[in-house]
Order: sequence, then structure tokens, then C-alpha cells
Amino acid sequence: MQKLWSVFFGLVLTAIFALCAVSPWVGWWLPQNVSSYGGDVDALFYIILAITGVTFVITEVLLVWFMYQYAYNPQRKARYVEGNHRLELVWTVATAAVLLYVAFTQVNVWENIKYQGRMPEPSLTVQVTGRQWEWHIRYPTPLDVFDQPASLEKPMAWAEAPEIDDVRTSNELHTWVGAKVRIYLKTEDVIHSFGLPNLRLMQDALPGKTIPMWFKATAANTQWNEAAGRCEEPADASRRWEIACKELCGGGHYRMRGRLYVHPNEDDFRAWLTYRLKAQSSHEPEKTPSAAGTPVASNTKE
Ligand SMILES: [Cu+2]
Repeated sequence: MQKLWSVFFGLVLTAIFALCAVSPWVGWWLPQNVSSYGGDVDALFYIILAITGVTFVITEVLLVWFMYQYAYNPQRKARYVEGNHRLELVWTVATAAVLLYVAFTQVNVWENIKYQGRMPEPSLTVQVTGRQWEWHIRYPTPLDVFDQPASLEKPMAWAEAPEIDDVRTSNELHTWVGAKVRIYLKTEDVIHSFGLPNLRLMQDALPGKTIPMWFKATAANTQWNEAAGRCEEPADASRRWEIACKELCGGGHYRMRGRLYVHPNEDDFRAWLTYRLKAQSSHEPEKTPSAAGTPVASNTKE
């Protein structure tokens, strides 16, 4: 009877392992990667998964085997074991070596994504502010005072000093394929986390701080439709790329979601941004949003 428990334990573990093994083929795996550095992040994920996965399987097999072999037996006396210094030394050193290996393997990827000094010169600067429970997103104006195309790159000081002709959206981040996007992330209230799973990018927003982050998208999922006054939705739902708050930030945390729109090129993006600029400078007095997260009057077309 005692041995049955080990069999049951082993069967549950085998079922869990089988579920993990099939998940990449049934769509329960990583979302599509559309980031220039996403491949490096995924490679680290697989290295760590391989190390922890193999260790997990070995320890669980041993555990089940010991449970079976040494199930309770009233005839057997417990043995007094003092420990084994050599064995303890071996597994301490081996664990330290694995951790050091992971630490050195990840350092370059981390620097490329997170170090300010390594961030490329942006082709587009965006300022994102989290608040309970939505993302406010601010772009530089696409037109200068003579209605000529203006630079979309702004210094960090712009994150602190909004300009009157900046373009604002709620919960919608737009960019184009190949653009090096610099984001200055802020929060108005509590800690939020700006998460873009398809870009393999996540950053906490901390009260009182302005935090730079960057990415370059490698695939498009929308196109500006000037006649309809909206961005085309991708037919395939898996190409609707999500922005999600990844820090539990209050009762409405679950609806603190947004969308990432990647236009095919800069002209298409500028056409959208120009439309939004004109819409927001000409619209009627703003209506009160009916609920947090609902776009204001100028956004109702989408
Ligand atoms: Cu949040």
C-alpha cells in the first residue's frame, strides 16, 4: 500500500512533464518574437530551461525511486547518517559553477537591452506614463510650425516638459518596422510594469523616476487606412500584440492593457501620427471618459 503513493506521485509528475513537452506544438509557448534582441533573450531562456529542466527531471526520478524503494516497512530500522563533506562540497561547487556560467552568459544581452550608454540613437522618442489603470502615451509632433516633417527624436528633458503640439494616445503604442524607439517611462501613482511580451521587453515604472528603455520591431501588424481614419487590424488574432501591466497595481490591474501597432514604414507611421495631431487640435471640447481606459473623444474613431 505504501508503495502505491510513490506510483501515484510518479504518474502525476509524468503527466506534468508530458504537458510541458507538448506545449510548444499546441500554442502554449512563447508569443511571436518581433524584437531585434528577442532571439538573444529566448536563447537565454532555453539555456536556463535546459539546465533547470534536466536537474528537475533527475531529482524527481530519484525522489520517486527512493519513495518506492524505501516505503515504510516496520521490519526496517532507520540508519543514522552523519553527512558527507565531500559530497556536499561537490554539489555546492557545481551549483556555483552553473550560476556563474549563467551570470556571464546573460551579461552582454542585459547590457544591450538595459544600459543607457548602449542604447542606439533613437529614430522615434515616446513618453509613456502608467496610472491606475491605463497607459498614457505621448509622441513628438510630426509637423513643425511650417507644416514640414519634424524630427521624431527628443532629448530626455522632453519627458519632463510636455509640449503643446505633442500627440497623445491611450493604451496604443505605435511605431514602424526598423525604428529604434526610445521610451521614457514614468508613473503617476503606484509601481506599474510596462510589459511588451512580443518584444521580450519589460520595465518597472517607479514613482518619481523617468526610466529609459528601447526596442526595434522587426515585423509589422498594421497599416494606416487614411480613408477610414483608422489602423487596419491584423486578420490573424495572434498578430494583435499586447501591452500588459506586469505589476499588480490595484483592483483594475487586469484591465491595464494596451496594444502595440507596428506600421510597415516611417511614412505610414507619420500619416497616422499626422491624422491624430489634426484630430486632437480640431476636436470639440473633450467629453469625460466613461471609464478609465476608455479613449477620450479624439480616439473614438478607433
Ligand atoms: Cu499597473
